[in-house]
Amino acid sequence: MNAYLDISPEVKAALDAGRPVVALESTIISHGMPYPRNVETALLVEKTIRDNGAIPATIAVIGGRLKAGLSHEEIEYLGKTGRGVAKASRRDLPALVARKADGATTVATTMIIAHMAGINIFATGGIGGVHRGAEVTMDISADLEELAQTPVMVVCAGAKSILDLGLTLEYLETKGVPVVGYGTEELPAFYTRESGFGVDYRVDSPEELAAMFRAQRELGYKGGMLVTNPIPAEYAMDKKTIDAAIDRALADARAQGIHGKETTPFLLARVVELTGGDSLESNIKLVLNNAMVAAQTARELSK
Ligand code: PSU
Ligand code: MN
Repeated sequence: MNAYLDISPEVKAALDAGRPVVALESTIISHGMPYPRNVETALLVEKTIRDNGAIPATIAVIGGRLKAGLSHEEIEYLGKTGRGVAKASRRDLPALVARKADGATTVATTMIIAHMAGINIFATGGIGGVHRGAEVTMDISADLEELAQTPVMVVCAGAKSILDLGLTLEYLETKGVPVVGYGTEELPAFYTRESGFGVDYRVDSPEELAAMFRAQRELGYKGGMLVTNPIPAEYAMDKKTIDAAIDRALADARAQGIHGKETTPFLLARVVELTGGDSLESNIKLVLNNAMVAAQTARELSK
């Protein structure tokens, strides 16, 4: 086991016994939602995973230790500190470990730590991707490179159209990452069920997801798989409303010169402000829905 990794006793016992475990990220807690809904949601996501027969392992860096499985106090701390906690993507782990610092893990670093711990499935809301205008800024999330090189299945609700969804799919295709639609042929756009872009494969059950992931492992591929699970129709947002908020948020980011790792958290927070919190409610529901599918798939994978 990696010398910097701490697996909680409950998660360790489940992994040793071959029982299903689902990893969860922590940037969504600190940078993705406002306090206290972030903490409430993180705990509810853990409960949903338990209710569906798996053990949750929320991942973060605390005091330079890579943690798989957090206490409620640690989740409360990350949520309350919010953007005061470092957002930790792949390039940040060496510094945080050396300095014994805290970090909230993005999709990329959650995949890294999950894989170190022996967890092969991870549920979240949305992934990072190719930003709009990336042909000039070169702003492409490290999440995509991680999907290309780390063997973890990531269950999300697609990507927000703060990103260029077409370019994000092109990038994943180049990197050989299968993009699967859960019960859909279309890539979901996080707040809405449709994006106008197709997925590579439609899958309709946790059994089929598990079979595809197993085949990927048996083929000796090093990368992961992206499962996109549309937000339940009753919680989806009106496309015009959310598109207007995203356009406005993008314009504000440009006007304020936001760049680098600040871009995604800025856009997420601005969209919540502009929609008067409606987008936050949708965000919470879709994360719970992803936790359910991930837990069911983890059970299949552990058979
Ligand atoms: N998209 C969301 N919610 C989030 C994130 C993205 O809808 O919380 C977070 C995730 O942690 C993701 C990270 O891994 O932002 C991507 O940041 P960047 O674009 O800087 O790689
Ligand atoms: Mn970026």
